[in-house]
Amino acid sequence: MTMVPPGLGLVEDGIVACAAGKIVYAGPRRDAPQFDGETIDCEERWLTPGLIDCHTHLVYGGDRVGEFEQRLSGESYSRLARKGGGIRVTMEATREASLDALVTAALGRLDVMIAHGVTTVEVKSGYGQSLDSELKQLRAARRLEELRKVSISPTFLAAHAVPPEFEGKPDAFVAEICETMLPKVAADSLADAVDAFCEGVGFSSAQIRALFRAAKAHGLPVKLHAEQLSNLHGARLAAEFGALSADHLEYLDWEGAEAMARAGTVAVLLPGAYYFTRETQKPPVELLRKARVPMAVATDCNPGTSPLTLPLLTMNMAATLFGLNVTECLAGMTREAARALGRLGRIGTLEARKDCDLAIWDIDQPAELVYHMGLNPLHSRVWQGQCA
Ligand code: DI6
Ligand code: FE
Repeated sequence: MTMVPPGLGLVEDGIVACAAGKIVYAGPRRDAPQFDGETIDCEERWLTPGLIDCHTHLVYGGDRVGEFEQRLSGESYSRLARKGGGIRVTMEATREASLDALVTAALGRLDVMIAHGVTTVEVKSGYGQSLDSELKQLRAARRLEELRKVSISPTFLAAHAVPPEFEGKPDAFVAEICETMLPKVAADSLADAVDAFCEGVGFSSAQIRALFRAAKAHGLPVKLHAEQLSNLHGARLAAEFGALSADHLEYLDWEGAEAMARAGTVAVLLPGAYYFTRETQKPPVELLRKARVPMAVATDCNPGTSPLTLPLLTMNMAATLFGLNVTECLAGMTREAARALGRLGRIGTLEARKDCDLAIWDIDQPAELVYHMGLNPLHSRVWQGQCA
């Protein structure tokens, strides 16, 4: 079982020393060795690891404003999806968009995250659902990293929605993913992980099992959208494959939570989607605590269920809507988010040998990062040792 270190390890009067983009010391000033080189006085500000958004669908074409209005007048998300709306609408817009257009649209959203202290963003494909369009989305995600001082962790969301060419033939689509798309994504090193949507309006556990077997054969770790709208026991399936994370989890049961704890699979909670779809079933936070499943928090930024780009508001929602405490929220967008990306050895805490990714805040106490709804107390940001 993965140990979940308790608390935030707050240090008063601390220093962080950095060389060649890596932290060489982080801790109390009184214990620090002598360093020469440039010093920046943070003037009693609080300093945290750069924030990590570990679940986003940042790259997509178009928007879903019309669908939002339809839902406001009584339509449901699942009904729209069954009628060929929902994800399909974004799929068409994403297929039509050029790579440059996808990048430009995503930059608008990414810049908001960056302005609020984010230094690493996971970005899923899944709105192409054809070889060319999925590759285009993944390449757009990679391009973001070249254009901004930010780390991008791309995920191949292989099985998100059945595309029109495979209407009524989801098994054939999964076979196409395993035989054609996945080998190409793996060969070109375009993704850090493989994801899927386990749901009545998505894919069955049998289909996802086939996909996960193929992902493992290519040496890629997996994660899963599980138990968002119903309980298809996706979390248990994810755990069986040692998944990095199972995400959403509103309908998770005890067996699922226990399986996740045993496998070290992180629970990624997405309050933006819960809020925006007006879901009423909350993820079972008490059960996750009891089973000692690590919990991360993310925006799920996507056009259909969570058009959210603000990390601090996301933490506020995790606290207000789901009952997480301040420590869980802050750990959820730093240490546990890093764990959900398989990057805890590199980011997520302030420790020697990790990337020097920092957010420096104009606040008097850490709880303010969770308390405000829209205020941005970011003073400055450091990415891989560079002020950014
Ligand atoms: N669950 C979600 O919340 C997003 N994808 C998924 O599998 C929604 C995607 C969308 O509606 O565009
Ligand atoms: Fe999602």
